[in-house]
Amino acid sequence: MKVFLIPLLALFLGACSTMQAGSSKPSILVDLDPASGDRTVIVESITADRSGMLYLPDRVTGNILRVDPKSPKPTVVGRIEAREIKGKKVNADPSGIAFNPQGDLFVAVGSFAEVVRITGGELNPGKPGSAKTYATGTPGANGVVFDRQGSLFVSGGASGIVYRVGANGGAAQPVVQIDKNSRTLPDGKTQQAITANGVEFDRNGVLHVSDTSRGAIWKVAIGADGKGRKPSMLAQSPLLEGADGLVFDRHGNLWVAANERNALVTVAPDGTVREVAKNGSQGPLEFPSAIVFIGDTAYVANFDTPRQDNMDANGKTALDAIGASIVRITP
Ligand SMILES: [Ca+2]
Ligand SMILES: [Ca+2]
Repeated sequence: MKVFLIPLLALFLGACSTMQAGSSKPSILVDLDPASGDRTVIVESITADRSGMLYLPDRVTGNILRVDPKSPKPTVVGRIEAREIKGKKVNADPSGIAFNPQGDLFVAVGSFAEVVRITGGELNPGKPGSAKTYATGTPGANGVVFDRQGSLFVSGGASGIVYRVGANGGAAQPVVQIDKNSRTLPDGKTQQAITANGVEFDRNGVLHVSDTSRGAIWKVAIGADGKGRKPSMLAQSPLLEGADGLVFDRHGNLWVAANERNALVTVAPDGTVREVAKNGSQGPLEFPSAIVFIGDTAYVANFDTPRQDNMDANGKTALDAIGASIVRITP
């Protein structure tokens, strides 16, 4: 009897894990690049406004794209112009994106060491709003998130610094630093040194920071003085290889885009990491880098960087699947 029990148990557990994955099966909402995998559009982050529209900054053009999930066709509603810095043209290469409670849109621009703003009224398909400087002194600016008091928190990438910007913008102040770290990725050549990437607050106001270099998530309590306390590691796992954008769902589960693995994972409050979805180079996940929820539906930005599990079988390109796109996961 015992002989049969083990395979039966394995079958049962296997069925359970299949059901779990099946209950949150990702599919493509929209292909954002008319040239498909040619990277004429590159999106790293995604957010939503109060009326349930999605917004993504395009790193190639600096355009802010708006997508209605019910009629998913990208429309340009704003743009971040390239600048001349020290005699050289510098593209915005925008990354993190967030709305404040007033409905103005904020985008992290690491190459300008700034966060820029487009007011809600200027987000207009007829006359796309032009982004203006909101905060300065944020080199490597990557993730952005507002706290309940209206302060903006900005991650600084490889510096490990997280900055805070007061409710009126201006010069950013460092509030905490995740220790620096660098590691050679399994491809044997990429140095991964970003220790402060995605940033998000839980319902208790504790800041969570994804550490791509360590494949880890940190928690940082913010004091009444606005300063961060000593970071504590919530989780570190091979499942968090490429930990990038992160977000809490309505039930308080932390979702993390594991870009290098073409995967989405959750991290429970006790630090348990679980796989939600994962695929190879054929998609629908293609180097997923950010997640936003509208209700219980998750929307994911596909960055499609040619690396690790997103590489085609030739080991050179990432032309499999459709490239820059939004993935939808309905509960
Ligand atoms: Ca990021
Ligand atoms: Ca691809």
